Amino acid sequence: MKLLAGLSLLSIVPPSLCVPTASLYQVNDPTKVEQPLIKLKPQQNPLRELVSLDGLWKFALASGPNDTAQPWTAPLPKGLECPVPASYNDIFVDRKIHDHVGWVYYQRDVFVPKGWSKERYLVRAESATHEGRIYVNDHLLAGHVGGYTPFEADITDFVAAGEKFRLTIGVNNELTHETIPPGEISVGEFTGKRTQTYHHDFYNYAGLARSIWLYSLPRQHIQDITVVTDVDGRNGLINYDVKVANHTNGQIKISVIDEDGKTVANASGAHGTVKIDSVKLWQPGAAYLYQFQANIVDTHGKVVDTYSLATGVRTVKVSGTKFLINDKPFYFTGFGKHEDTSVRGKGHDQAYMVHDFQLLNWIGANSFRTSHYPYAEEVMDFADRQGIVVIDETPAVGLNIALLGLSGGESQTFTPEGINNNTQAAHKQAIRELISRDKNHPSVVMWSIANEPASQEDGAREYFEPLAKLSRKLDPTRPITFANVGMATFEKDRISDLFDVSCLNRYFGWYSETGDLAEAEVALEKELRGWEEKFNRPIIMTEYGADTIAGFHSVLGLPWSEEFQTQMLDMYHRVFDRIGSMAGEQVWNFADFQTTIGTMRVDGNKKGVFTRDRKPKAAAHGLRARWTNMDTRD
Ligand code: GCB
Repeated sequence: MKLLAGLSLLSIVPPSLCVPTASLYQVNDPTKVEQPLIKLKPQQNPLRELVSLDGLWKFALASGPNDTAQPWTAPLPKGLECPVPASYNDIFVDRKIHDHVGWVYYQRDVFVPKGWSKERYLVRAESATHEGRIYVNDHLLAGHVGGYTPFEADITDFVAAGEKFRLTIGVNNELTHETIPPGEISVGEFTGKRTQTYHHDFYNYAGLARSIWLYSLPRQHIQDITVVTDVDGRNGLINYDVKVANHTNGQIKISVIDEDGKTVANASGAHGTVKIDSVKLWQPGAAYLYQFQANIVDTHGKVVDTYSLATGVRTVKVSGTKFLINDKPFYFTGFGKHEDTSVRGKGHDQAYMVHDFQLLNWIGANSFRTSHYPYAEEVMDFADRQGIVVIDETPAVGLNIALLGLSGGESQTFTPEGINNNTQAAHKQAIRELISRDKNHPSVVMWSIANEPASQEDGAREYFEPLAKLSRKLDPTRPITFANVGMATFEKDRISDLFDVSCLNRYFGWYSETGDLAEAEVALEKELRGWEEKFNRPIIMTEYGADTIAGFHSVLGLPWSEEFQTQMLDMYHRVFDRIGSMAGEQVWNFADFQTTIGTMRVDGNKKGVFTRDRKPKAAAHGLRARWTNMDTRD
């Protein structure tokens, strides 16, 4: 069983519960996963019902890694209640909860609707950061490692329709050198207090930050759909594959319905191609979505299951130095973002989501990167509907010891005690889950399989080559990339040839040449020209920016001032406009966000173009002037 290191399962789970758990984990061996890795997002339709379990749940911390209280076998104590979805860290005014390392438990009573006696029913957690377990009454029914992708438990055989049950979800926030993202737990010399440390620059928010659902499925049901779209002259093609469970008789019927509700194509069979005459393409800034409707029809002609998938017809390709969407060059404008707001932490929030997209539109951004983990599925659906282009990233951030300044130049990241084969296996699983969940989104045009790994070090190539291969095997249709770190210059990086686009994170003028924009301008141009000459392919600057305190001004344009942020972005843009293979610019970051507080960070990272509560800094107006006047389609 794959468990986070430092945690003995036997110490917290009664022996009777130990045996079945091994098969419940989504292990790192795909041959052991019989069902699709991630099932289709639950939806409500005439044959499927959906009950939201969001709201206030009872909440308790496990008392420690050796906790034997088994809180899920009994009601949690009265007292704390925690909102779902939300990270728990900033909800309570309690440092112990904020800093907790280990398991926490969420619990509530749930009724299975009376009418579901002929159905199967499941509990789905959209995420549990970083490890989750679902218990129904006293039974542990599912476990999952990986904090930003969904998992579920089929509870049909444990609770009858019409009955009440106690639902407990355990969540563990521990990170080790073998998890994605990695981290370490240190123990205070004098207090014995456990502290989680990690190499990524955002707070390790934990808990149930996305929705929890109870939903029903017909016994014969559609488990998964894969669509890949293409264009043939004026027509659109949807190549599809439908996977069904318990399918005994009847057939699969497909209809494609346009935005006016008109059926524009039909097909039958579990895989094939449907043709849409005079297709309306999904375009950046002009989304058009068809409903790809799959039905299981029994021998009497009765529809026994149906699922409707929003599908945009578009193509993506890299050609020379151009990134092509629908065969036209596309220039990315936008940001690296975070799921981060005050109080909620990483809790998904519809109001912030819609407002963020409004701000993207206002500023003229056509894209973002899901730095540094997969975002809530609702965000991906919304990007599809809004015509925003997404670079979709795994949670593989912090695979770089040198960034901590501790390596003294030695290759120390890819070692048996550091990022090793088990980390690589966890990373492979993170790639599988990302692609399995997000493969059908027209907004997703590229996979980013890591952020700023030590790609200049010994061992990087051995570590990344199989991951690049796996990504291409899982999705041969989208380009792949990773965000390259400044120290892995075009001369030193050892893995970039395995990928399609050079995504570069650079901080000339901030972490180097600090405050000296003239010097930084030369250094930046030199570096970009190096990448251009070496690879002759698209370059996207996926991070550039400066920490800026909103309201801090400097007539001299000194670092941390709003003036400096503006001048620095202007300098980068001057350089970009001189480099022919630039295919995009994504500023770091959309908004200020929380990090571990340390000597480098005062209440978080301040590189936002918007404050944490989404007020524009001066630089926002400069970006708006540039991006709203830019032709990003040629
Ligand atoms: C980076 C990281 C990002 C940090 C950023 C910074 O290179 O990719 O996660 O937040 O730098 O502001 O230091």
